[in-house]
Amino acid sequence: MHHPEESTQWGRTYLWIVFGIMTLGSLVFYATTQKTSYRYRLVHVNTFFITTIAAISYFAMATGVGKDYIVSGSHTDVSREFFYARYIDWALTTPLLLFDLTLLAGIPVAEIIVLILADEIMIITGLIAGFHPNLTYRWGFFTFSCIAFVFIIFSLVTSGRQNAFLRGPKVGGLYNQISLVLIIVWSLYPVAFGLCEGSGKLSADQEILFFAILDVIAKPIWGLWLVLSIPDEGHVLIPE
Ligand code: RET
Repeated sequence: MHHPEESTQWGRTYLWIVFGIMTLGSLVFYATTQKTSYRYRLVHVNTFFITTIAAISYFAMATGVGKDYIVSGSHTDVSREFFYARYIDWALTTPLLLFDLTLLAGIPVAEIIVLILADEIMIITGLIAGFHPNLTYRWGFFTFSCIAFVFIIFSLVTSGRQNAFLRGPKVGGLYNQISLVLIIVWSLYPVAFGLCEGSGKLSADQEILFFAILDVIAKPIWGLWLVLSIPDEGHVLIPE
């Protein structure tokens, strides 16, 4: 007999709160698109879509869809709540977050495409890890995901940084700060996965709270910081 590890009213409350924050973020980013010259709007529009997709994902989770119950490995007596809705959100929004950064840095399109493909590998292998019933293979998929993640970080600190500084010291300085925060915050997602889907150390409510905090920092807070501090040299029309 499986006893479920699932969220309570607390978890649901956190989900609703983040839905509200993401919706508010979308309204703010919509306003910034209207205040920005048409030719320079892409970063703002892109960030608007990031919080809008997250709001939809949180609305789905708060209303009880986009989840499954997974039995795996040594915890065969427990079926754990798994919100795969997050991964649909991330498959769309993590490339858009990277796109924000590459627009600032002025990275060539060919490199943006490679970065986005690596990002999709990271999210899809992470999703398979979350569903995998065999604990050893689950960590195998986790490892594939981490390899893609390390490649992304490597690209951001090498080519990304070089391109950003080519656009000028102001863009380079902002890129340095904002990419550092992205790397730190994103690195906590595999940690959360390890403590939840990986080892079951955190409860379903704690998992929701952990991801809630990370998502709010990674999307609206990070996005607002970026759109408010782009210097004129950082504006882009379309990357070559
Ligand atoms: C997974 C699974 C296992 C290994 C790794 C992962 C990385 C996930 C990341 C997610 C970022 C999400 C963001 C959401 C924004 O709100 C898939 C957890 C490396 C980096 C930024």
